[in-house]
Amino acid sequence: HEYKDEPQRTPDIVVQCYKPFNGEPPHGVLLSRFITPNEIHYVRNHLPVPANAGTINTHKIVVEGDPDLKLFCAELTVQDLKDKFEAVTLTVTLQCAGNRRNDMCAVETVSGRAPWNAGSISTAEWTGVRVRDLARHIGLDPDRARQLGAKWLTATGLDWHRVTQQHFEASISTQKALDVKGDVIVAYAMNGKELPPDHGYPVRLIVPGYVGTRSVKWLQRILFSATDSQSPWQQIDYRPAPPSVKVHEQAKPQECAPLMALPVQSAILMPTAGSIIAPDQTSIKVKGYAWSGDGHAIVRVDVSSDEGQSWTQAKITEGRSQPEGRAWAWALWELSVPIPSEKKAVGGKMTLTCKAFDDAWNTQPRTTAEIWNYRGLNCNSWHTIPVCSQV
Ligand code: MTE
Ligand code: MO
Repeated sequence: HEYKDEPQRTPDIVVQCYKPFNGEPPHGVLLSRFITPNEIHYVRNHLPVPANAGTINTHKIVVEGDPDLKLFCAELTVQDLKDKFEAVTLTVTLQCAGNRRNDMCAVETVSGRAPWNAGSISTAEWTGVRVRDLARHIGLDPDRARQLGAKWLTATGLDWHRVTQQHFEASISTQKALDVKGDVIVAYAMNGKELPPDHGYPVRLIVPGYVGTRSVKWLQRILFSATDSQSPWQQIDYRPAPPSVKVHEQAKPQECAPLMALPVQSAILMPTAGSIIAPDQTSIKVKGYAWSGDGHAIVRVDVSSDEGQSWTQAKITEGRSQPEGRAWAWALWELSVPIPSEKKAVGGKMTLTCKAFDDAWNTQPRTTAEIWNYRGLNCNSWHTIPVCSQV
C-alpha cells in the first residue's frame, strides 16, 4: 500500500521496475525529438512518489545553513520563487548513472536493479530560479561560503524510506551550486508545464552536467553545511568501485569518489540491436545521441561497422549551438553506413559501434570490462549493437 498514490503513466514507457517506478522512453520516440515530451521522459524513482507533496500553491521549500553558519533561514512558496527571483530556462539532458547498465550486465552480473538499456537519458527545458540567487537571499555568496567552510549543498526530497526512515537526499559542492556558470536551479516547470508527479512536482533541483541523482525531486529543503549528506545515496550507492570489487561486502565506499560530473557518452538508438538487414539493402541509416558532462559540447561522433578498425564521422544534426562551457543538452547525430556485400549473405552478421569526443577531446573507453563495477554505474564504453541479414 506504500505505492497506492503512484501517478498514471503512459503505456509507451518501457518499464524496468514498478515499485519503485523506473522506466525509459521507447528509443524511436526518444530519438525523434531534441526535447523529450514530459510523458515519456525517463523516470528513476528510489521510493514511492510522495503523497504529501502538497500543491504548487501550498508547498514550501526551506533554504538554510547549518546553525553554526548563522545564516538566515528562508521559507519560500513556489509563488515566492516566481515573485522574488529571476526566472531562467535551461535545456538540460539528465542521465541516470544506470544508463546502459545492460552492457555491464553482459560482462558480469551487477547488483544494480534495473537493467537499463541506452534510454535512461532525456532532455527537457527546465524553468526555475538560480540556487545562487536563493543563497544570496539567505546571505551566502561564494566568498562567504569559503570563509565559513560551507562546502556542501544538501537537497532533501519529500519521498521517504519507510524502513530506514530517511528522506531521499543528495549533495553537491557549494562551488558548483553557486558558480555563475554552474546553472544549478530549483525548477517549477518542465517544457512549459507544471512538473509531472514522477518528475518532482511541485519543485525539484536541476544540476546540469552532473549525474541525474543529484537533481533531487520533490524538493523540500536546501541546506548549506561543512559536510555532505550522510544518506546512503550520497555515501554508498553512487560511488563506482574498481572491477576487482565483485560484491557489496568487498566495497569500501569511503575510498571511492561519488559520481558528480559525468564523462562523455554516446549510443546508437537506430537501428535497434538485432535488427534484420533486408537482402536488397545497400546501406543502413544509423542514428543516436551523444552527450558530455560539466557543460562540455560534443564536437565529433564516429561510427564503425568493423568493431573499431575503421571509423567514419557522423553528422551532428541537432544540439551544435549551445552556450560555450554550458552545453548541458545532448547532440543528436546520424550516418548512412554502407553494407559490404559479404555481410549481405544469408545469416551475415555485422556490428555497429559509436564513440563521441567532447570539446576537451575526452572520448569513451573502448571496453566495458575496463570500467565494469559491481553496481553497474556510469557505463560509457563504445556502444556496439549487432545487426544481421535475413536467415
Ligand atoms: N529525487 C528524489 N527525491 N528521489 C529520487 O528517487 N532519483 C534521482 C533523481 N532525483 C530521485 C531524485 C535519480 S537516480 C535520477 S537519475 C533522477 O532523479 C531522475 O529524474 P527523472 O525521474 O525526472 O528522470
Ligand atoms: Mo539515477
